[in-house]
Amino acid sequence: MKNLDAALHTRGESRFVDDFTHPEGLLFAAPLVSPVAHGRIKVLDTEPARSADGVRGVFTAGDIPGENQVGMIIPDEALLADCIVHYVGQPVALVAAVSEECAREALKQIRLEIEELPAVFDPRQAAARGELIVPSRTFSLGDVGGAWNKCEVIVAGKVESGGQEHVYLETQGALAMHEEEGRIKLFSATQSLTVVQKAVARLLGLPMHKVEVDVLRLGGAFGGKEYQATPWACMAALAAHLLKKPVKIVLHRHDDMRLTGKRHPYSSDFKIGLKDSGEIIAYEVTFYQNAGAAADLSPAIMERTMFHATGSYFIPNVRATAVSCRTNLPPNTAFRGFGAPQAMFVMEAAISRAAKALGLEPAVIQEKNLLKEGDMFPYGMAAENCQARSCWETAGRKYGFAKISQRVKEFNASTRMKKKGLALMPICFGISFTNIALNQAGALVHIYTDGSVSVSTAAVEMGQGVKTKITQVAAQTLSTDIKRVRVESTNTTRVANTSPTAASSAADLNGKAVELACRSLLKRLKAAAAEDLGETEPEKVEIKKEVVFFDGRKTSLTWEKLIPSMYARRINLSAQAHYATPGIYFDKKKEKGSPFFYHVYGTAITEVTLDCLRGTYEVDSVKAVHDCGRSINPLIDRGQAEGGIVQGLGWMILEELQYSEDGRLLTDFLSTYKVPDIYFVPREIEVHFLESSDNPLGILNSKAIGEPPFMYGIGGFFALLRAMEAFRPDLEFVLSAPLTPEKVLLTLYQGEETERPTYKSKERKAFSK
Ligand code: LUZ
Ligand code: MOS
Repeated sequence: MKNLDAALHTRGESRFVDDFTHPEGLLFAAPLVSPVAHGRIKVLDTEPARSADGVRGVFTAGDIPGENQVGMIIPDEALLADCIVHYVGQPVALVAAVSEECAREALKQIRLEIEELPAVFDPRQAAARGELIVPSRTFSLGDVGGAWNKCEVIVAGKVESGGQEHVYLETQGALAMHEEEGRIKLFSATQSLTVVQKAVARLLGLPMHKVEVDVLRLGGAFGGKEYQATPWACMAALAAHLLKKPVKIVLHRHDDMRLTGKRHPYSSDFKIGLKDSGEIIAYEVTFYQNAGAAADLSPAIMERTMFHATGSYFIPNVRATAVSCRTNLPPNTAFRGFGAPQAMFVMEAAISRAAKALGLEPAVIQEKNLLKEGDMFPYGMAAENCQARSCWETAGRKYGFAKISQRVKEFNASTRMKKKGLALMPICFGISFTNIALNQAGALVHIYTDGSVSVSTAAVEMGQGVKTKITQVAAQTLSTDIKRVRVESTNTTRVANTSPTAASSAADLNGKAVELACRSLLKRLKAAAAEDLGETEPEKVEIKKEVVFFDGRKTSLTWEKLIPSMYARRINLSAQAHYATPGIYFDKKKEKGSPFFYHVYGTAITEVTLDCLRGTYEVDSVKAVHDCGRSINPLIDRGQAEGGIVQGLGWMILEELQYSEDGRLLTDFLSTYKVPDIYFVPREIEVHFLESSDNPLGILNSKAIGEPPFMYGIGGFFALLRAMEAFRPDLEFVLSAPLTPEKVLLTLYQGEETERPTYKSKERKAFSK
């Protein structure tokens, strides 16, 4: 079954915030932002802008009727800067005008003078100055201090990973409608309706029931709209509230890239101790997270980093510390993987270094230490239904790792200027929000008198196919045709207190809520059917494909007859349900618990070919064996896996954010910030779903799919590193992502005393394909 939105998208009929029909009197808003990374506002004169063409309102912090606050975990982020600006791009004022052009023109009329203050952009520097978002945290297992002298080799190092721009196709935006009694209705491109609802209510000093948020779908989000859709919704709501007019704000790509936060860059120190056999005895790691200028989701992301410090491995002695550092960059935020990729990258880097020191293949160390059933994670949870080894072994067998490895060795021995690299990347990702309270969802299901079904949940469709999966869950549970079911927009008045659509959990949590609601309807349907059939035992009723069976016998009663008959008998045809993940808990004092409902596992084999003359490369293939339980929708899950792989590769080897010395993003266009395109995509991507896997805990035995495959991309970095090592075995490369072609080239020829090699004509021909 295809994604239900595919046809609409293809025909251009699916609607996004910027496509909604303009209401009468619509105004357009645009923000004035700080041009400096840190400073004190000396002059903010909006007067000239007020009289500019088409302008209907200019607002600053002082105009906010409620609290000037958009921070959720920590209230440390003003919607509009008050006195101090903390990063380039921080909103300072807001203009609303009759057209977007007028609004933007008017921005130029605002006088803003800022006295600059010293700024810091490096997380380690920030930490040294005590600029922390929250106190640092440490997870530990065993006795690291005592374990070092049991090790036969100890390697330490530093690892850097860069940020990443989300590049959702639909930029941030919101449309706010002013309604009667000062109520606000918002169409927001958000993953987190309740976060927007709460923030707008607090900003305007309204009770939450006066703020309605509706989301039809998003054009991608990837975490970028978990918290960071909020400011734009707040701005639209503020102007709508004060002007009593509908107001829209939709960011241009350029502004979206400049003003919004990204994946957190990390700078980390590791120390790893092993036996000569490759068995890891101890691992110590400190993560410096570059949080940017406000907390946003950083504390939660830092927490997920710690949970994934040891990746897919069991290590008996671990100490993982994470430090969330306040810098003068836009607040960094959720991005697919949520801090786990950063941790898993450091783990793989440590293994890679250890392999070199021991003269072993990294795969030998990886395999030796791979998680087994019952192994303890540093946070006190044991690996259950652990598929780490089955995925690893299946991938090795199915794709013939030994053979590929041999072929790569032969290739490298036979060519001088082209080198291949190969890497295995096992993944292990914990499913559940680490904030336990968020692991709940609601559903509201109506059956109309014609037998059609309307389903509302807290899940936001953002291209990931949750709407399709929810439709399948409802149709399967009620045993109706798929076409009977329609999943509605997500709306705070139909399903309240929504958790963000995030953490790969939306299909699980909301699917379960839908299943519960449908089951309670089914119970009523069966009772009514028994009555219609003149029987007394409703437990003998079954509904199969819209036909009622009694005691295993087909009857003449069908869905189409049953529903109106229930209505006529005044039986409730609506059901609401709530689902909360059972059994999960975490004790933050002890830093131990059982925070994840289950884990997702997998292994990918990545092969790259590097052109050592130019530093350019191709990812030849990524071949994965992925554990997704019993997929509800293999087509969607495959799409998620393929997309995740490409996005993960982009983070590791292609996408590079560059800032000026004064904290201005230089790569603020898609011409300077390179994202994966079809030519970058591996020539071959194979994703095989592990057959033996089952997951009674997931919806319809499936496993979450959204984030885990992203981390296969880490294999791309190490495949490339292997290719570089094949060319320059004398060098110890800096473990710093992204490995862009530019960086690869400069690295390959560092310390080179001889001339760059010259080439025989035959070899040259090979390059000019
Ligand atoms: N969002 C969140 C997430 O609020 N908590 C999480 O644990 C999480 N994990 C992954 C992605 N988003
Ligand atoms: Mo997310 S990174 O699941 O919003």
